[in-house]
Amino acid sequence: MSFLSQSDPEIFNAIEREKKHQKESVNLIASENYTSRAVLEALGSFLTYKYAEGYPGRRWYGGCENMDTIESLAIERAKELFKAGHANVQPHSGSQANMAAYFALIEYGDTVMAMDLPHGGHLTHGSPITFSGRSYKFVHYHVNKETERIDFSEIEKLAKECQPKLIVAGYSAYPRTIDFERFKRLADSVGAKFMVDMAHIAGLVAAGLHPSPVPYADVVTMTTHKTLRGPSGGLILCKQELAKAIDSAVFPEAQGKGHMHAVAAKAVALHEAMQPSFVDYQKKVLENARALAAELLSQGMRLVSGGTDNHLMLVDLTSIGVTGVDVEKALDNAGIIANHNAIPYDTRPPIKTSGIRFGTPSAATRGFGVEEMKKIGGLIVKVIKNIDKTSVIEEVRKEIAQICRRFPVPGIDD
Ligand code: DSN
Repeated sequence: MSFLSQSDPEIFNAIEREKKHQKESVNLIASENYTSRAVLEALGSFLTYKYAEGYPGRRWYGGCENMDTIESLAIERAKELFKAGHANVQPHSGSQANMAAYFALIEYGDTVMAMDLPHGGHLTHGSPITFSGRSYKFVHYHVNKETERIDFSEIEKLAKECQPKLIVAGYSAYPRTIDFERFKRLADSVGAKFMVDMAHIAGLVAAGLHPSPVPYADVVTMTTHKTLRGPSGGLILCKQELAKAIDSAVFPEAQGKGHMHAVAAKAVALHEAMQPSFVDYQKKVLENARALAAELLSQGMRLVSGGTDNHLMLVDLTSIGVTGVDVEKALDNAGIIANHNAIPYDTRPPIKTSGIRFGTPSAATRGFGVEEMKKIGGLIVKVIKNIDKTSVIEEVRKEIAQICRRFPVPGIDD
């Protein structure tokens, strides 16, 4: 960073402050993670210079020989890791991966079924404030009010009524295992295509610790930066027969220039995900999530659906009388980073929410184990119950900083 400190001290100083922030706090944002140094090296490389529109062997620019090597490796690794017929590694983000999937599978105005946002869905699954809700007719399904789990009877009923062209599964805030096979049967029964957005659980799927949607879905989208532990970006898998439709939906329909530094970093992350140590890491993510959930429950917190099967959990703050956003702020002051999140059937607006979401991918990468997660669970409850007491928040902040000192942050301390 010696060049940056000279040329742009304002940005340099903000980065340095963020470095300190990351070192002294525990990151429990379910959708974030730390990458390896190798991934960061590829991401920060001069490959960002290169225009390589098109695909390996079919480019719109000269000088793409090395880009072809890099992108082909990324594609082959993604196919091998997820046992998929075809992979597109160019989407800049999960939202653009979803956009391209819709472009390839349906027409503007078609009916699509997906989970409602407050029940765990994603903005690009039909929210009216995104292209998805403006371009297609989304009909939303929900979790069951009692069990807070996917309600197949409601989905079946809705599907028969609205005859969707596409059914979407895969969520941003759903703590339970998803039965992709059942979704596929349901989609077949109404003649709908089936798409899975596995952004959150891609790493668990890669490690064989969550059932894979690949055998069932026409198209599977994901981000590469969550449990998969790669650079910020998107990726699409599909059956070979949809390869052409997906590729032209990504470029030129949804986006232009591929980010070749990001494609190289994705290739590195996919290679890492093929190693046995990646399975150990994902087991640790799950173990830590179970330990954190158990501690929160034992200290009287209510978790949506009663617990977790994956890397994330949602605490329902309703009975405590505080909002998600207030808890998020208090935790932030205490060195615990999380995000406020709507809970199913939330009575508060999305800007406040009655829930707070926790996830363990970052903490597990940093080396936190079950003991630390239990300790952090207790500290979270302490903050929630003493939200206005600055002396308590300060005490927790010191304890968190002390724990954090024992665990280097990848990419910062190594
Ligand atoms: N909605 C983001 C999250 O889960 O944090 C992903 O886009």
